[in-house]
Amino acid sequence: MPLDKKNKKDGIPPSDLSSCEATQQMLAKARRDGVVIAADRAVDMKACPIGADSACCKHCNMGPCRLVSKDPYGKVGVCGATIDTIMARNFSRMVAAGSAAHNDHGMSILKLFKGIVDGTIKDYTIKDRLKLEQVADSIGIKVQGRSIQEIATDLYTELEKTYTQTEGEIPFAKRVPEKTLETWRKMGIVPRGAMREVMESLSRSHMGCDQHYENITKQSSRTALADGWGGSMVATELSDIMFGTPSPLLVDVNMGVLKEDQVNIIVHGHEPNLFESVLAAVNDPFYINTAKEKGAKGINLVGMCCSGAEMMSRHGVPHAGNFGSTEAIIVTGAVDAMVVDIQCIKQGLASVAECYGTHLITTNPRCQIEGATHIEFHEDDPKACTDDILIKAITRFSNRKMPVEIPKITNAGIHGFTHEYIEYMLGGSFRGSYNPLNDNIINGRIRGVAGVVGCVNPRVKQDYVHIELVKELIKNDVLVLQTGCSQIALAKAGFLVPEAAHYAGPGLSEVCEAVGMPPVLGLGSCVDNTRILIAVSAMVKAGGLGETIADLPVAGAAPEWMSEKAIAIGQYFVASGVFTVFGVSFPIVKNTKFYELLFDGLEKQGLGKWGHASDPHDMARLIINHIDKKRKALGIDKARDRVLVDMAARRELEAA
Ligand code: XCC
Repeated sequence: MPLDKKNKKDGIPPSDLSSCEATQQMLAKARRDGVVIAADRAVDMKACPIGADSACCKHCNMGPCRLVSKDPYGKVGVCGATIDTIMARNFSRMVAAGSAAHNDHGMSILKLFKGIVDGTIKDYTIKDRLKLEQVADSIGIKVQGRSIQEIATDLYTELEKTYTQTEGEIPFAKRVPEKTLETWRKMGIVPRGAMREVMESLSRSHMGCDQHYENITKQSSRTALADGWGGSMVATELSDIMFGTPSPLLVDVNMGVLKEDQVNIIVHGHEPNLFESVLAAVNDPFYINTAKEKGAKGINLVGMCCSGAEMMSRHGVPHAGNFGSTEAIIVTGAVDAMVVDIQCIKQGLASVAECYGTHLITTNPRCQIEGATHIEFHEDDPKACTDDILIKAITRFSNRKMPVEIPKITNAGIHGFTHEYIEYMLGGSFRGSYNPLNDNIINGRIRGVAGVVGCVNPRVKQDYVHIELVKELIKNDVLVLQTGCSQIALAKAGFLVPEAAHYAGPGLSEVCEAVGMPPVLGLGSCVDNTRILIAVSAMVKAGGLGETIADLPVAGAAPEWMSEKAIAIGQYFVASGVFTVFGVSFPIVKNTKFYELLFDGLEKQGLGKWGHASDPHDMARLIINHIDKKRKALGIDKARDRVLVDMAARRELEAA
């Protein structure tokens, strides 16, 4: 796909499109090679302004109906649907799609767990027995005096209800702080089972069904909660049980993890099952020897996106970059095979891979791509797939014809934090607890906690909004928890190391130095956002910061979001009580009732609320103001007076 001349001549400088220097280098090379990747396509493809405002309804054939954002109540759809109904329905379908994606992922993890339990799957085992017992115990399964097999069987049976149950409450509702759960019960938004909630969201948003934006939004909350406290949480917890709960380790991130003299295999996607098996395969002496016979020094396995983040956290597998770099990395010419499973796999990869002779291999029946090679992966016979992948990658290495150009950039950082590790790190193994964190919030050293997560989006400069936002937050003593592509952005910017404490305000840096932790803690993939839910629940339970998640001085942000999964995540954080700020643009028309509900009304109902800002400094301001508002409501605002830093004090500190 060659660039048109105009774009080639006048193309926006790569440094304006990405903060990631490796991606910039590859974008420049792609242009020289006449290859187009998403960053350039986004420049060429203007976003549809009506869709961007969610002012269009295409749920039936009387339309599609377009309303006018500047005069939102001037028109209704052919059926009479108002702007609020249309936006609430569109929003609910985004939540349903996002929740479906995470629940689908969680179900496949559950299926693997079942296979281990019933003995039909032999290539995987239960690695973390302690976590198995903890998770079982957390939902009321008896663990004392019982065998692993018995506990695991009960856990499988119970967790299956997360998806299939049609009445009642999903199992992990038992982990929700009491008062938060009470609010949900009053509002009727405790999820029954994910399949039911996703189905009902689609049914209600069908033409001529639910036409009250408030009622539609309640169902959106329920469907989103079935993701966060449902499918995603099952995915994280069972993955920990099967593959090991992460603990902090030093890992290299960025394109420099590719090795010119080795067979490079990238696994990119979301479910760790495939990646775990590829990891086993690349350590098979037979393939290592075969690669050496073909002139390679070895086989180099690296990850990208979310499954990459999980493998990095659990096993220290190097990570080559986030969603914004998946096409760009193929431009190195060094990728012998890119193996993908599900979600966030750009179709554009196929043509880029073709240009550089890289094998693009799809492995999952739910995600095939025209032009890619499909080798289906089955957990009960993983080698049938992984053997084929290795043979293809090694053969491509021995036939490399094109020059290889690998950006020589790697960034070492500490990854693999979890809710469990935070507890241990702060309290020690005998008195592990969240009390020290709460105490430091109460005494003002830590102003609050923010989860900065989610995608990168070629509509904005890659990584830039994440980095600037996080810098501003830690400077103001806000401890940052990260997952997904956002974590990789900050890792590349060098913030996931204890030394980054010097970017933090005096209170936060004091805590970081005392504990030896970075001011930015990486918790893994997007389903691992549930680790943040558990962490905030633990903060409520530790006491001193209110009774519900909504009382805590915490906030969330997805500064460069793009996927429907991000909207589902945003809504489950909001419904859990967290103020959540999204960047880029938000699919909503201002000065409408639906806007008021999402950005204000939900908070009045006892939940969290949405915020939006595209500028990272505005975003930081919104978050810090919210944290301060919550501190004030808790009566702990005074404690911070002595650690407040103005610009003069900051300059003094910097000079020192
Ligand atoms: Fe996808 Fe999960 Fe978004 Fe990254 S952050 S672009 S969803 S890979 Ni999860």
